[in-house]
Amino acid sequence: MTFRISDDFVQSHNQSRVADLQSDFDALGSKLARNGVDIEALTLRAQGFAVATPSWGAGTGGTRFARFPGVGEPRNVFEKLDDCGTVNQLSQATPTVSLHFPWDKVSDAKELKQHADSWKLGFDAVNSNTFQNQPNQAESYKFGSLTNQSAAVRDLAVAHNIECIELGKALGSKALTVWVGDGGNFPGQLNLRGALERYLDSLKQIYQALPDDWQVFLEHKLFEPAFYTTVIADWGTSFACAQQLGDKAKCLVDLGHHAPNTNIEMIVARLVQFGKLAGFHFNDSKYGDDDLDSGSINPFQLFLIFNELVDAEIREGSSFNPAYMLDQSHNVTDPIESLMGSAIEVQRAFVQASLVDRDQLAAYQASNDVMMAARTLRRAFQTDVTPILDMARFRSGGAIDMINCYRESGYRQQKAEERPASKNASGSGIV
Ligand code: AFD
Ligand code: MN
Ligand code: MN
Repeated sequence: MTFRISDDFVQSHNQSRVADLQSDFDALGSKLARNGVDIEALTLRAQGFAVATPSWGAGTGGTRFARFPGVGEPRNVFEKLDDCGTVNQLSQATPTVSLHFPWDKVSDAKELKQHADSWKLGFDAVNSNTFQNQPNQAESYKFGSLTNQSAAVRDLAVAHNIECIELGKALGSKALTVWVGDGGNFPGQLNLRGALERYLDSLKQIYQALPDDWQVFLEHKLFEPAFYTTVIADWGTSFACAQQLGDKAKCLVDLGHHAPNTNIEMIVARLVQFGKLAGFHFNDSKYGDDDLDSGSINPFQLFLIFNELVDAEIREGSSFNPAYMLDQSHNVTDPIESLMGSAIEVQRAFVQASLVDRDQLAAYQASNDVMMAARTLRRAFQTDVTPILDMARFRSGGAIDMINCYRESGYRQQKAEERPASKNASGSGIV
């Protein structure tokens, strides 16, 4: 038996904190009530919020220069699920996991599914990986995968994506996320149009293999590892490809995949308007694809994105259901702590955006009262909704003080003993 934090431990940890939480919650409740906001309804809404954890985020990531493994890191997908299950146990906000193949490939999908069930975890979109060669691979992705000049390489990359769909089907996933690092490092290396034609050709074959109730998420990224031109570099290219492919193809927005200062909330609004928003890889960044914890650098941007999402929910109704996933990588923090923290910061933005007085905002917009419109958004953003988040977690059975609960449980120390470093550890952290 491997160590799990007991629910009793979580509840006893909560005991000494619940009275303070209740008084903070009551104080916020009366403040919100003055503005006609029902804190109970908002807390229920927070309890319904969910974001998927990335299996690869359970390990310590590398930098471009080195990787410094942490103690007790998961060595295979079962151990990654244990860590993701722990994140959900304490945060009560991450009931699904997004897998990455072939890193997470197993021969017995049933066994993996049972393991996930034991944690009450489901599976979100599965990710393919054609940005690195697998051991003994017949062809090389050095010069691209789905867009390679060689048909044999493209066939291999297409076959891998179709295999990911098969693996995902056995686990109950409903979407495939495709990110390719394909592109060129020097002018002249690639015929820019030719590369995109080959991409579309390959994607059409993958699209054909999608079951009726599946979707394919196209993930764009400005640069890296291709530094001069990336084939799917921006949301415009992603959108055009999704249009060409059909209804089951949509665009995935990773917050770190844009040029600095890009107005991501506007991209979100555009994709929503044209029915092509697949969902998100949430993270934060200062310069590039930094994969820092959500909300750690620019929480206002995260709030503004959720402001668009709440607006979309009101306009589109229950058919609006984008996939929320974290995509982050940790070099200097404990991955479990970072994942819990990110999940709650995304949930915070969701709750804050739910606080925006939309009638008032629309009226200020209609009368061109710019100052008051801006203040309407800022008032919601500046409301400290921590008691709502803590109460939502507490009522769902999670930990009021997640990080201290996790630390005091001794989970990582237990894992350090259970999981001596293995040379055969399945990959992660190259993201
Ligand atoms: C890559 C990309 C992208 C992708 C992730 C997992 O930057 O964020 O989602 O790895 O495939 O590094
Ligand atoms: Mn991503
Ligand atoms: Mn990335």
